[in-house]
Amino acid sequence: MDIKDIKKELKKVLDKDRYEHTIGVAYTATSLAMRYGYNVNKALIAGLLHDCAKCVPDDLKISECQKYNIELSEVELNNKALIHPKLGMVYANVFYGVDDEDILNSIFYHTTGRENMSTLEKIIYIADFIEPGRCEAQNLDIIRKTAFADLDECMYLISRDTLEYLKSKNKPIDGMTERVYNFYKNIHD
Ligand code: DGI
Ligand code: FE
Ligand code: FE
Ligand code: FE
Repeated sequence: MDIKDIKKELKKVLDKDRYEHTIGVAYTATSLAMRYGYNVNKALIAGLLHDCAKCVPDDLKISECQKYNIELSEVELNNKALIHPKLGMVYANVFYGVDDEDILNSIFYHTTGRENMSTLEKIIYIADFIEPGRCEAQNLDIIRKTAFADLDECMYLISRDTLEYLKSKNKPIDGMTERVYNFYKNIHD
């Protein structure tokens, strides 16, 4: 699918706020791609599609995962916000015709991150957090500045704040979220 058709489809399947956020992530991701010498078109596609499964109703999300043989952990079943990256990766492939592994992985890991991420995976994870429409997180100024100076340092800051936020809200932590923090903390030290 070309960019125009992807946008047209997303406008149909996302609500207005999610579509706005998506455009914000897409253009933030392309800016980071320019900064770090990454393929701008791939960053654009990944940014556009990262939340493509976000607006699927929760019960349908679970049956869709069964349909596409996506295994869900206990934490994921209890925290439905963790499901859309996995389903989104499959939708990107099946409905939008994406077969680039790096793009698919950047969608799959955009919520938790993972250890040793690729440049595109970091770009999408970070763009999701810093796009201009975001305003709720603490430390956004310094995190936005760091995004354009050092991707690994920025991964450390975002994973640290995310973990802190989840703990303050008493939310169950996905094992991956914890591992990402430890990984980027060690790089940072
Ligand atoms: O889809 P977006 O809202 O754009 O952003 P996202 O895909 O990064 O999802 C963010 C949500 O995911 C946020 O509410 C925190 C939550 N989250 C991230 N890691 C974990 C988590 N929730 C739980 N319960 N456990 C985690 O480890
Ligand atoms: Fe998301
Ligand atoms: Fe995120
Ligand atoms: Fe997002």
